[in-house]
Amino acid sequence: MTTTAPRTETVPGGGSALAFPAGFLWGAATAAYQIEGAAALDGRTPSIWDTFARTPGKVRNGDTGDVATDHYHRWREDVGIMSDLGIGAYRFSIAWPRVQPTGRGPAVQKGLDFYRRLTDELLDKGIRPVATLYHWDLPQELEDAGGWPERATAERFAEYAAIAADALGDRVRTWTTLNEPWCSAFLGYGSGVHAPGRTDQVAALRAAHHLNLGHGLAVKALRAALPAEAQVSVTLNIHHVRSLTDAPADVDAARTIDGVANRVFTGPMLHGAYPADVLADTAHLTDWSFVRDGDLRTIRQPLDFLGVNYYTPTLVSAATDDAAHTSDGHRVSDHSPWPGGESVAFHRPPGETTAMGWAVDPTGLRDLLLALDREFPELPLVITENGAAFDDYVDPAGEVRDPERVAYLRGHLAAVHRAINEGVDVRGYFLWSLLDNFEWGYGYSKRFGAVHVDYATGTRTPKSSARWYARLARSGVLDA
Ligand code: IFM
Repeated sequence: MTTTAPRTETVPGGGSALAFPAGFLWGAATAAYQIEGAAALDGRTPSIWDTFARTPGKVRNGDTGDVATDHYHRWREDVGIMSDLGIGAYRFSIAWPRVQPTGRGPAVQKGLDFYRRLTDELLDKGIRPVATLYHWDLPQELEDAGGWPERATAERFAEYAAIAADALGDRVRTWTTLNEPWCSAFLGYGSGVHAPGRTDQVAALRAAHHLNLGHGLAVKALRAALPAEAQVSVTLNIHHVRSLTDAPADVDAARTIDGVANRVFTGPMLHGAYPADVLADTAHLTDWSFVRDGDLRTIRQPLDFLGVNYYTPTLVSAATDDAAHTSDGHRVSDHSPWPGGESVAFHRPPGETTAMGWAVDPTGLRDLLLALDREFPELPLVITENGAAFDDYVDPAGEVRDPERVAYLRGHLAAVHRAINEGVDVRGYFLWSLLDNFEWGYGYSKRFGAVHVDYATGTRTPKSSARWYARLARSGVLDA
């Protein structure tokens, strides 16, 4: 992915248009469990999300991914929609339990064939396929054997990576190992609001390390199987952490959360070490003896770019008794996704929010990109997810009008443009999400898509934001 410098142009009427660099990639993203459906078809076996969704009380309305948007059958229509929208790249994930159902042993050809057909169609329409190996659907058998807290899962992941690269490497040239390992480790094993739903802080830290190790092993497996020009990356939901005030205790709270949200991954992956403060903050929980000699060398692999997912900033302070009891400040509890963050309080950032209750704040994205560029000046960045949920509906005229989403996207893309103007090497942007889909613990109650899905009929209706994004993708110029 190469790009040239951005431009700002004055447009008739006095506004300004933000021209993105030539070659900037305009994409849309999805994930397997959220859209595919066909959960028990062609040899696919349950993942941890199938099990979790079937556990009463875990997912709103008892929703599951059994059918989802039925993309497994409607993939050709979905690629057609992307083509009509002028989307240049499609980021999808491969369902591990579809191609290697038990997480070990030989692959299932029918599963691989699905992704071969999908990627052929994408290439045929001139859309670049961007494959993520792991977007949270661990084969249940591997969880039964201990899951990510166990080292063996990282080894299995590398074997699966080799299978996927052998099968698809002739057509997919852009690969991502993990999507948001923070969620896998800390929501999956710490707070338990994601599959597999465990609430064990030590298990969460062990999972983080074995996800890091799995990433390193998988990068090696991908490089061994793919042609030299292939691009390999990881996607992190880097939290943009702000402290409520400049008071040293609040600043220290932000440091703590930045450590266990971000640096626990970027440290080993990009610097080759766990940050000393993260080890110290969690020393009352574990001595980290599960990190073996040589692991850090394995984890730190050269990457072609870093995938960044951003939705909203995180606002924290030191937890005082007052902060713990204010209406918006809540304190880390036992069932926490923040091991080591026991003395931190979380606050609702000011301003408008999306249907997720997440604050809309594009300045967080710009600040985040600048900070990443300062820390990793040689590493190109790609926004692999950004978007918003709103309560969309099809109106009597058959339209889905979502001006709030257009405003959200416009604001965040202006922030990306600004970061590029300030020298940050951002190569592309993937809208989350192409389609309305299964939003994990929220089931189908939250709609992130640029394309509305009627779950009863499967009917797709591009929202006004999809048409807006199509104009942007075609012109490369944002009307700011
Ligand atoms: O839907 C999720 C996606 O699977 C991972 N990143 C955040 C999105 C919105 O919550």
